[in-house]
Amino acid sequence: MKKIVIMALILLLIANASARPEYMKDFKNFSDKVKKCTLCHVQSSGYGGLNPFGRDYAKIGSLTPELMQLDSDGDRFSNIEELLNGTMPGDKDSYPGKKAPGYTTSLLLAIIILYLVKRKS
Ligand SMILES: [Ca+2]
Repeated sequence: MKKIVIMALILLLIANASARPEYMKDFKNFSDKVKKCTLCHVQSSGYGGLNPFGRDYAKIGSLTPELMQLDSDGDRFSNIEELLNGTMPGDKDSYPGKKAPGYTTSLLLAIIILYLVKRKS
């Protein structure tokens, strides 16, 4: 159990890793906040299914005006509005004006989980 928790904490801390460069070429002019695997994938590991923006991007094939005008995740902000504001166009819980949890939040969560595990054992 302890090993699983430690591995989960490590994965939590490295979740901000960048997406693969070959998939990021179209997004090179946008903020680093969106250059993550979760730009197109559901999971931060990059594996798993595509999110709504990832599916639209895969269907259209590149950053076209059509793709930019879509609101792939249905959060009322177009994909271009989200990309320009550093929010995720495939995540309805990420939109301009709402702060996304960052590294500090992940680190704090990891410390709390570690404290709870230590307290139990
Ligand atoms: Ca969004």
